[in-house]
Amino acid sequence: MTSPTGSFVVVANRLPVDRGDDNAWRTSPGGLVTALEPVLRQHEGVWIGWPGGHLQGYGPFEVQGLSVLPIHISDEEVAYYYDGMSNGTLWPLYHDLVAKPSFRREWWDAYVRVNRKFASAAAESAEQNGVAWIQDYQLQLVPAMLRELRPDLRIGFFLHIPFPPMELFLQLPWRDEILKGLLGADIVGFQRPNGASNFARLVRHRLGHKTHRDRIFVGEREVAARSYPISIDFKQLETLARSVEVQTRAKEIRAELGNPRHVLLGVDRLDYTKGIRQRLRAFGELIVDGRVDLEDVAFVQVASPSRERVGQYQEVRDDIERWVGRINGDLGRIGHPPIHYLHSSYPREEMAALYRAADIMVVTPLADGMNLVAKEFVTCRYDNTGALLLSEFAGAADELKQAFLVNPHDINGLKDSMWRSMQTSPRELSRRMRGMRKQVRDHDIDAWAEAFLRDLAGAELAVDTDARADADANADADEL
Ligand code: GDG
Repeated sequence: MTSPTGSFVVVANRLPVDRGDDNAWRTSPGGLVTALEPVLRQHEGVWIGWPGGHLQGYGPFEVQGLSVLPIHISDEEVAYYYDGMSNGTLWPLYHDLVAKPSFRREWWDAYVRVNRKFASAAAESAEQNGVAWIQDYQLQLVPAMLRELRPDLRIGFFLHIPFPPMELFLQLPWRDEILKGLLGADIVGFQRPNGASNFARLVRHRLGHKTHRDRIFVGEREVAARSYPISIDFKQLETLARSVEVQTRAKEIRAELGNPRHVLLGVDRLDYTKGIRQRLRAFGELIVDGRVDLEDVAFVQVASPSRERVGQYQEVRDDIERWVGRINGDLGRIGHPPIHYLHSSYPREEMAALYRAADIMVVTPLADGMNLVAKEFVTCRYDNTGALLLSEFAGAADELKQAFLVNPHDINGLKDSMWRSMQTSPRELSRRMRGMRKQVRDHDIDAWAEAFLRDLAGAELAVDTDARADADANADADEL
């Protein structure tokens, strides 16, 4: 197949497909893919991305009506651009330094090189006056590189993870290059409003651009920095959750756990940002303190394997598995461990059954752009049952206000909230769940994509002179 072209091009680190043992292509798990696949199908676009190390050598292809253009990255580039700069530098830096970032010049050089590959491929794939939508922290230089090659395009960028406050971002040796890279877009989208304001403050301070509310004036161009909280395909997931197969499997899961009064559930990529240790510790202590009876509870923790070549991820796995072993060893009985720990990936049907089987969903990240798991749980609770414990530091906390909001660093607070969620009446839980379900139903993935793409289509490229005058007037008042 020759290189595909389209008027809508998505550029993301990973392709939305993977090849199973049976050699059939299928959609791969992960927040970004879950989010964008339906949007792309609807727009008949081209998806440009890295197929993953084990799938090198494929040319462009189509899978179920999806045009896919694989970008090839050498083993050294994977180690430097992906494991290194993306996941050893930017990921911890952007997540409030939950782990220590490393700053390595050879990682940065590879990041620049690989971003250029993606930008060139996008420049060749996009039709005249088309739209390119670039995704996430691995590709922050692509907007400016692409603009230089193809000034005719509308370019959008969306950051799926938090954008840090100035004090943290300034540590980055390549801070100005990243800011300039992002400013190549017409719209820079963030999960939360504070991401957008952190960015605007930085471009004022570091690059001296004038800003006015969500608008940034870059020479003759205008760039918007706004929040677009991402969501999920509510209808599709709810339909799956209602299916007979999922309901039967949910009952089976509860029975396999011994039909305890309270099933608690955690679902995460195994990542140090997700606060898995904190939640398991709080749960264990509730049993030790005698506030909760082992017979009454079971905690299921799905930790899907992630970034296993990165040292900090090997450490977090060891740490969590030590905690699971300690808690189960100290508190468990034969056939009745308090924690059921699953280090695997499961099909969507099994995830939906788990969401249906649980009474209390425990989502306790220390920092998280959005957290789709919280929205998925709510979506599956079509009978308005169940409780959601949600970290204040997840983007989802802005929207799911009826959750039991927690500070994951506060173990006593976590214990109290877990306990309280077990004591809350079904009526009160139902009231809370109704509110949260309405929020996700009314703000689903289509609404997210439509809002971003509508703004991008209407993005004014010429400078609005009134706004610039206001920005000039405000500039003196801007503190650093
Ligand atoms: C990033 C940001 C933001 C997990 N295990 C399995 C599985 N999953 C699915 C979940 C969910 C997705 O992966 C995880 O999404 P999250 O949003 O929770 O977290 P990240 O992966 O860190 O995603 C995040 C997101 O991007 C989107 O913008 O919300 O803040 O960090 O959909 O269900 N799916 C299957 N099997 C598993 O074992 N099928």
